[in-house]
Formats: sequence, structure tokens, C-alpha cells
Amino acid sequence: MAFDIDMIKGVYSQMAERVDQARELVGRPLTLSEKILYSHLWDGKSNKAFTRGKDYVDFAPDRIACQDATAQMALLQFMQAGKPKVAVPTTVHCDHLIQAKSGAVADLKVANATSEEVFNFLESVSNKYGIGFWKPGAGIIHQVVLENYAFPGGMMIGTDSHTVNAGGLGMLAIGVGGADAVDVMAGMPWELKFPKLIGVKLTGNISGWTSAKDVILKVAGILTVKGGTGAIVEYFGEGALNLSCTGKGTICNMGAEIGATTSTFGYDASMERYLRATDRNDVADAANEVKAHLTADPEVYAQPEKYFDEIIEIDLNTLKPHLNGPFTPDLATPVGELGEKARANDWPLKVDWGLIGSCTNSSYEDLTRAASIAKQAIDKKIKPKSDFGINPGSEQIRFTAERDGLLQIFEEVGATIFTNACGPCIGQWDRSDLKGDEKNTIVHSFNRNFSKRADGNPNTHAFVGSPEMVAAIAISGRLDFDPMNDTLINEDGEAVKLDMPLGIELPVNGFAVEDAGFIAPDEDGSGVSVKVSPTSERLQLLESFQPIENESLAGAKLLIKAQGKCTTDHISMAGPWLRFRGHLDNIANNTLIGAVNAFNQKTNFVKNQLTGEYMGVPDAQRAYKAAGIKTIVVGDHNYGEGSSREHAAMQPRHLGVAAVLVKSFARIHETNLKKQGMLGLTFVNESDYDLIKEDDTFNFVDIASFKAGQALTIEIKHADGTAHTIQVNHTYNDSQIGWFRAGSALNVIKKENAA
Ligand code: MIC
Ligand code: SF4
Repeated sequence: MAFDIDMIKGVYSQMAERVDQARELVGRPLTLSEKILYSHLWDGKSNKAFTRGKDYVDFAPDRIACQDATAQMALLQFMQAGKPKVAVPTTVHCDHLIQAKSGAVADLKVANATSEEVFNFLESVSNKYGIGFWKPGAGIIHQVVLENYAFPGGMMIGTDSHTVNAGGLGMLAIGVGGADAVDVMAGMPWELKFPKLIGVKLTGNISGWTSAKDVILKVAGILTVKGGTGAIVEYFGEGALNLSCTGKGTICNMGAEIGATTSTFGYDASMERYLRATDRNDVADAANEVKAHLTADPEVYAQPEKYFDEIIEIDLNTLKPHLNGPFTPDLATPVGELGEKARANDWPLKVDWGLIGSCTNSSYEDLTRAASIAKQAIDKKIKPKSDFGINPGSEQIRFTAERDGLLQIFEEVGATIFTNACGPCIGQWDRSDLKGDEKNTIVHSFNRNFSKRADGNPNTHAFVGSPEMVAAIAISGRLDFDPMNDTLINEDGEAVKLDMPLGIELPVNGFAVEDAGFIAPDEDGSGVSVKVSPTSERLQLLESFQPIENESLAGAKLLIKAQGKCTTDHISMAGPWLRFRGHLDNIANNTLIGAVNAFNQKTNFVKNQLTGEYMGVPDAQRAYKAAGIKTIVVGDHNYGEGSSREHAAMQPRHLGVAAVLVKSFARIHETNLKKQGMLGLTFVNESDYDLIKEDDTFNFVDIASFKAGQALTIEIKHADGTAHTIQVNHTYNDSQIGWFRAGSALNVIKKENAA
């Protein structure tokens, strides 16, 4: 039986009325995305049709999921909200804080010991406030959510950018910062700008070496890392019907890499099969009753150009397998062409590691497809040239894969089976084969491949591909290997070819698990006490941010002008820093240490204008803070791309940065800045970025009349006495300006609760 089945039935019981009403209001057939959006309005009904990309709308998500690395800050904030229980079903998943080193059993033991304090904190807060808790080793948040909680037509938010994975089961699932989750946990609406809609029509059928992953690798190549910003991507067409549910999950998952708000697919037979296989006949039966509302109206898919803002068509019959990278997930190259490109760019052709796992590709089907390749290495006597690492998506998948002999195949080719957790995908990887920062290549089935992400080494060239392609490349040990055309020399000196992968969508004998790793909260958690030691280096209770007063903004200094890609990994690095995710002051010591200083092309080396000395970004910022001087951060395009981690906003806020002024923002990060009471601004004229000099001082000329829909004016004073006055845009609405004035969104909630 499914968790929270009454809630799901409740959503379905209102669906018909709400969808019909929305259709009437909008005056035309509806896409699936619109049906889900309009049936989750906070006010129940709307009396106006919303304008995409413009109107801010209040929604009522059905559930929330948090992972350990972001849950700490989310729950520390929720504890301040003064509520006895979460208002909607919520879960916490321990998956980010487990380092991959020698194998699942040993690694889990180490993680439980080193992060005991944090796991205990999360478990007791969950117990107190009615939150379901998935302990370390239970699996990666998004696989566990797909297996247990996602349901067609539902809306959820999660404090992780890959929450979007649940689109594979026909949900609108959206990644948010912790402060957004706190709103919903506290029983308040969740606000989102009504998204634009991108339709992706899939014609033909996937076959051979091509997999669901290649669909999104191709889409990423077309739309780039910011092409989906502010939009929901809705997939449809006969090709969509023929993809498995977890394959759809893979496609939706990596929609985060194109900046999409989320991605989704209409309810179909693959989803029903998946629901039944994961012990949710009740959800499948309930969904079948409202089937017509769980996909778009037929007119929409017949003439998509009339209903979507943009249409992409992909012919799956001709789609080739891809490998995307290095350093960015949108650099898409068909496998057969990679050798030439690698040679031209001097990317190492020798592949050191093949890693299979991460929330995007760790399903049972993924493991079977990769295992079918690994098995051939054994049968055809090919000795794998690269090291192999596997992270199963959940304990249920791991247990079943072990029962069915899949893990044994991987072990036979020398793979290490790591914990059911994020592992190398988030830099939780004690990689022993490198001595220093050697230039090297790895291939993986993850979603992100930003510089330093997997192993902290800026010279690791990481390429993203399907699990089966990762297996093939790892066996060959070469980046230019094309399994569809090339042969390999086996131990008998014969040239052999790998046959195409064969997958099993769902385990023939059903899923099995002994201990899935779930701990239900007490019915009444009011007696549970949550302790945070004042001397802890891992956890720190939060103090309210003080509002940024207009006067304090006069004479703000430039902290850093970041050049080029500045993702949340650059602003608040993960890997070794994950240990401080619950301690704001400690984690602030990594603030912007990965951002490239536009004036010297170095990282973590900026001028402290007070002394003229060059130093690390956090040190310079602490000096400004000590002197009571506000600062601003300047950045390029798609600033804050990647993770949902609100630390990337809270740390600068904590250290006294007042404003972030960039060419463009990634959605979640922009919201995170607003929530924490900061100014997130964009240049009206992008070329004004070039005006900013290293010794600049800023005046926010008209901040006193900060208004929705009205640009602000900033005076830039250069050290030589000259000055420029520029216009900057913002997207704050009235209530968001209220957050800025109150010091943070949380301060507003606190005030309302106290009243
Ligand atoms: C990631 O993939 O970057 C993460 C780690 O899962 C993040 C969340 C985090 O920073 O904790 C994400 O994608 O939101
Ligand atoms: Fe974990 Fe990686 Fe997925 Fe983020 S992308 S949730 S780190 S597996």
C-alpha cells in the first residue's frame, strides 16, 4: 500500500472539477502541466487565466522531500517558525553525507560514525515534527521518492534541484531552497512565477545502444544549461509511451541541467506498471479513474505548436547515444564523434573510472542494461581497462539486484559496490588512484560534471552518458571507443564486439527488500527534544537576519566580480564542505572560493579594498563585515546554476553581502537570495558588467523607493574619481520586497506567528 493514500485520493477527487474549471477559464484545451498547476492553486480556484512567465501564483504542493545536506538548514529554519508539526506529508532522506571509498558496508559504517550528530539531529527533528525519515543507506532521495511517494498528477517540492525526477511518474516536482519548503511545512502557500511551457515531441522508438539518457543529453545540447529557465518541459508522442517509467525519470531528472523548472510526462501504461511493481496498486487504481486529467487534452498533442511556447521534436529512431562534457552537461557529442573532438581539445583519451549511479540513473532497469554489457566482458574474456564503481539507487533496488545476480556480475568485472547514496556524484569520493591534480578522464551516468565536482580535482574531465555506455567505455578504457562500430582485443588476442545492451524494465520476480530503511515519526512528537550542542562544529542554531537598511547600502564595496560559469558549486562547494551544511558560520568559510575573479582569473584571490591586499574571498568579506561595510557580488550569465542549496545565498547573507548583480540568474538561486532578504539584481544593459572595476564603490540611489516592476539605479564610483550610473532590473513582487524589508521571508513568518 502506498504512503499517504488518502491525500492522493483527495487530490484526485477534486481534479475533474478543477481541471474543467481551468479549461473554461483559459478557454482552450489544456496541457498536462497546466492541469496540474491549476488543480494545485492555493485558493482552490482561480478567477483568471495566468500569464506564463509573468504572474506570480500561490500553489499548494501535496508533499515535500528533503535530503540530509539541505534538510539541516531547512529544518533549522522550520524550528524557528513555531509550528508543532509539518502541514503536508514530508520526508527526509540521508544520502549525501556518505563517502564512497572501499564499499557499501565499510563506507556506511564510517558515515554513521562521522555524521552521527547530524543524522541524530535529522532523525529527532523528523520525529518531533511528523516527518518520515529514511536513514543512511536507504537510498538516494529521488529514487526513494519515485518508488514510494510520487504519483501522477501530483505536485511536490523538494530541497534538491533533482526533485524534478518525479516527473517520470507524471508529477510536477520542483526543486526549491529550504526556505520555500519551510513555507509549505508551515502551512503557507508556495509561490512560483507561472512557468512557460516547452513541448518535446518524441517520435519513433528507442532501440539498441540509445537510451532514455540520450534523449536528455540531446535536449541539453539543444537548449543549453539555461534554455529551460522559467519553463516546464512536457514530453509527449509515441516515443514517450514506449519509454519505461524510470527512463522518463532520467529524462526529467536531468531537466535540472537545462535550468527547467521541472519536466513531466502524461500518465501511461509504463507508469501504471511501475506503480504496481512498487506495491502501489491503490495509486494505480485511483489514477486510472481520473486518467483523462493526468495527461494533456488530445488537441494539445495533436497540434502542440498552438499550446506550447516552444516545441522541440526528436526522432528516437535516429537518435544516437551521446556523451556530454567535460565540465558542463550541455556539451553534447554523439559517441562516434568524441574521439576526434577529444584529440582536438587535448582531453585525455584514457578513461580511469566508469561510475554508474546517482539519482538520474540508478534504477533496476539501469543496472540490468549496464550488467548486460559487463556480462559480455566476462563471457568474451575482455579485461576491463578502467575502474568501476556502482551506487544503487535504493536499498530495494540493491537487494533485488543482488537477489537477481546483477551485483555479482559487476563484482566479477572488478567493480566496487558503493552505498545506496549519492557518493562520487557529489564529491563524496575518496579517490585513491590519483596523487595530485593529474589531468585525467572519467565517465559517469550522473547528471552534473562541473569542474571539481566528483573528486575535487579541477583537471578531471568528466563525461556524462547512459549506464550501459559508461560500462562499455569503462571496459574499453578509452573515450574514443564506439561500441556500435569498434572491436576490442580480448585475452585470447581476438577482436570482439560488444552486443547491444539488454535491459529488464522491472524485476521479473518483483522487487524485494528486507529493511527499506524507513522510520515513521511518532504520532505525537511534542515530547521529543532536539538538541544542538553550542560547541558543535556541524550544527548551529540560526539567528534571525537583520534587515538590510537603505542607509547601510551607501558606499557598498565590490567583493568579487565573478567571470564565466559560477554555479552553486562555485559559490558553496560540496564535497568536503558538506560536513558543515548545518553550521552557517563554518560553511561560510567556503563562500565563493570557486568563483573566478575577473580581474586576475584566479579563484579565491580578491582585493580587500580596505588594505589593498589580496586574500581569500571569505577573509576579505569578513574584513568588510568587521568594518560594517556592505558589499556586492557581480556575476555573469546563469549565476547560481545547479543545486538548490540555499547556503549559496545564506552564506553571503550571513557574511554581510547585500546584493548580487549579474547578467542572469538560475531560478532557484534567485529565489533563495530573495528569501534570505538580499537583493538579486540583473543588469539592464549586459555590457555594464564591463564597467565594473576592482576598486569600485556602489550607491543604491533609489533603494528607498524599491517597487515591483520598476528598475533600480546604481551609481558606480571608480577609484580614479569617475563614476557611472546604471539601471538594474529585479523581479521582486510586493511580498518579496516585504521579505527584503523584514530581513528574510522567515522573519515575516515569525512575525505573523507571533501576532
Ligand atoms: C547536487 O546534485 O548538486 C545536490 C547536492 O544534490 C544539490 C543539493 C545540495 O547542494 O545539497 C542539488 O542538486 O540541489
Ligand atoms: Fe545526489 Fe547527485 Fe542526485 Fe544530487 S545529483 S541528489 S548529489 S545523486
